[in-house]
Amino acid sequence: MGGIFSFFSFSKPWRTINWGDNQSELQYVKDYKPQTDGLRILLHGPVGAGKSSFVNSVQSVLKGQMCRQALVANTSRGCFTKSYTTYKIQKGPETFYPFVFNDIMGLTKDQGVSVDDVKLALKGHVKENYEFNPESTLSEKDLTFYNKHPTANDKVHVLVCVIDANTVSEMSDEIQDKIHNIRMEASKLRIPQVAILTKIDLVCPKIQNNLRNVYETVHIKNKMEELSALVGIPMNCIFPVKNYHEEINLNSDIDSLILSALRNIIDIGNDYLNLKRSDGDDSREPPPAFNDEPAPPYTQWQ
Ligand SMILES: Nc1nc2c(ncn2[C@@H]2O[C@H](COP(=O)(O)OP(=O)(O)O)[C@@H](O)[C@H]2O)c(=O)[nH]1
Ligand SMILES: [Mg+2]
Repeated sequence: MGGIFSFFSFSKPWRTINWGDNQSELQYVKDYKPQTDGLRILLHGPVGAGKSSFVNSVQSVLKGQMCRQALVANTSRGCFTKSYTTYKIQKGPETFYPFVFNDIMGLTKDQGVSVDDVKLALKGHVKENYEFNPESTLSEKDLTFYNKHPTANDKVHVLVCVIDANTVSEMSDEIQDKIHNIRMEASKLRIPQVAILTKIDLVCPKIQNNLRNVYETVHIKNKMEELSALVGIPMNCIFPVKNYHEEINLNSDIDSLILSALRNIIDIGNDYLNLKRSDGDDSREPPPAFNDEPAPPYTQWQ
């Protein structure tokens, strides 16, 4: 854990977090109402980076109780998440937050989810419960799982790359290439991109002892800069978090970082939704040449 940089601190935090007062951030998320139907947030990244744990952490913060809906692997070798799953978060007895998370199978050097499947998911072609197969890509001929006519709701509005802070320096060329490839496709579709740097509690003892040191620790800023250079995501779109993973009670400081990441994801996604609206967009994908299949009914999350 650590390294020489773990001993160095900035004289004051270089980002501001309202530690101990999560109420205004929580209210912001609760009050969020997109002009359209909602945001679809797709998580991708290496196996074991903490994608499923991030979904559980967001759910836990918003519900005010520990949630363990997304299955978390207890080893980074096993790839627990195999199918395309949408996680909605309940807001009231019959309502949901106007954003959903899609968790997918992780990337690995030579196995894991295929880059082409992630590209299909970005465009909304992958249906719920599709089982990813590292050997093959979802085919247009698969009538059960290939969504031929995705609605605006089926498409991804924010792409979130989840990376373990402790493995940034060791990321293989193959995984870097896969992430780069997925990012290029997202950029082509103008989908905004964010990175979440997880497991910061394991980076250095100073943060493990007190999460509030996150933006004072030089080592974390170095990791973020390294990640930014590797995957090409700007620093102001990278958010360090510690997921809930062993706790059974909520913790205000863990909540603060999760909420800060979530609020930024929402803001970035909302800007994209507004841009698409002002463009009168969804015209980028040509309509199907033959209307051989009725479009699926439009579904709302609220
Ligand atoms: N210490 C620590 N462990 C974490 C954190 N996030 C996830 N984990 C652990 O990392 C492992 C992989 O997490 P998982 O969410 O299944 O990763 P995924 O494959 O990307 O979905 C699990 O054992 C988690 O408990 C974190 O922020 N800190
Ligand atoms: Mg997972």
